[in-house]
Amino acid sequence: MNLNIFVHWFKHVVMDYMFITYCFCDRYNTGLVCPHGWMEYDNSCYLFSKEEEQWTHAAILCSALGSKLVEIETKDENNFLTTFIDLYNEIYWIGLSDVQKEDDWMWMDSKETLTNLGYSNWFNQQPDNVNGNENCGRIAPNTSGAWNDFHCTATHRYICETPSGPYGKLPSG
Ligand SMILES: [Ca+2]
Ligand SMILES: [Ca+2]
Repeated sequence: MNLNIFVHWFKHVVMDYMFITYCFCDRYNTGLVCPHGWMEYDNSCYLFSKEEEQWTHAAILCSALGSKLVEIETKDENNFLTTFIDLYNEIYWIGLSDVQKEDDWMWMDSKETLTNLGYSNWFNQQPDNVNGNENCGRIAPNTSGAWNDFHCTATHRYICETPSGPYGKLPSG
């Protein structure tokens, strides 16, 4: 093998190796951690709905996908979601409600109260329970991801959340 042929062969070996490594990493990052169409962040997968539903229907639909209406435990998680809420420029339901007991706000799937968690991000003057009839939480775009209580029968887009894993088991979003 003369030198030119060797260099040519060696380049191919390196390029094949890089291609295989790239494909593997890409697949690992996007294919296996979250199902197609779901976004991965800090051990959770998120689905931003395209359709609008009442809060209760949104919770049922997330549940049917093996997930829950999103529960926001940290400022970092809220910031991550806010980026997309602002980008899509739509209002989204979140899994927060005080329907069980007035002004006792909790994440309804886990039953974790805001008081216990110690994190909340209400908009100024919220929750204000207008007409005594605002028991569900939502986030509007361009409000720094601030939460508002609103009447649960309004129809909005919604965000589902499920733990991420090495193998996606959910149907495509
Ligand atoms: Ca969460
Ligand atoms: Ca309100």
